[in-house]
Amino acid sequence: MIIIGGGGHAKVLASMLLLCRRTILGFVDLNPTAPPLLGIKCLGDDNAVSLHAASDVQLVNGIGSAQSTANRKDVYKRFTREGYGFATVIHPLAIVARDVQIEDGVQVMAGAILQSGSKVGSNAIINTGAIVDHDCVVGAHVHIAPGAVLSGGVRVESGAHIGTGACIIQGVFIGAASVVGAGAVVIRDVSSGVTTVGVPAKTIGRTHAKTLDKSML
Ligand code: JB3
Repeated sequence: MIIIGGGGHAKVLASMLLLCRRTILGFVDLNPTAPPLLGIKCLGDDNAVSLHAASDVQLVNGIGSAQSTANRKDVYKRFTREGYGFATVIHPLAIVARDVQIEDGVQVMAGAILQSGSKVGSNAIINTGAIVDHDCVVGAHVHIAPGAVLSGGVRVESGAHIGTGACIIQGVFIGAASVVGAGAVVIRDVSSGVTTVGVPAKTIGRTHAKTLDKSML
């Protein structure tokens, strides 16, 4: 496996992969001389991936997202176009109901719970301790940040970011590329490309141009 990125998210993934005794060749970063990550060496920048045939390695997307999921999605798309595959990584201490459908490159971190009937799209992150309850649909490239809770039947469209500790009540729809602020309590549908914050959550406007990924809309 090769991890893309060498920051905080990559470190959590590296720790999980080491726990699962996976063989990690190294990581690649914008800084080609980055120091080792939990003893794993930096192989260089993204060009170093091409030294390995797509059939010989699996990639792990170590690019996280604090607000915008755009860079993470771009990395996934770029390498997928080149024929590389992204591993689905599920922490052994995550709870995933047997019928949950999980696409390629999804990452489920420690303590996360995914309940029956839910679906998670490619390259999404269900971060530490997050809960995705029954029959939710989580789109591609979505980040459900640590401790966020989706109650039953919530739909989150592609590229949305659900902030740390946010709660979404049953049956709510969150539009593509939207940002739900940390700790928000969402009780109504949220349109695409907007930022919603507070308790109860209110939309405060379009997501900032720097973080909005228009290709998701
Ligand atoms: O919320 C939690 C628990 N974690 C956050 C995570 C989901 O997102 C974390 O707190 C951060 O907010 C964020 O983690 P991330 O993406 O690891 O951020 P940071 O620690 O800033 O590291 C990003 C790393 O990715 C840096 O080392 C960059 O140089 C590298 N990077 C950015 N773009 C890239 C690219 N590396 C490669 N190989 N290719 C790229 O295109």
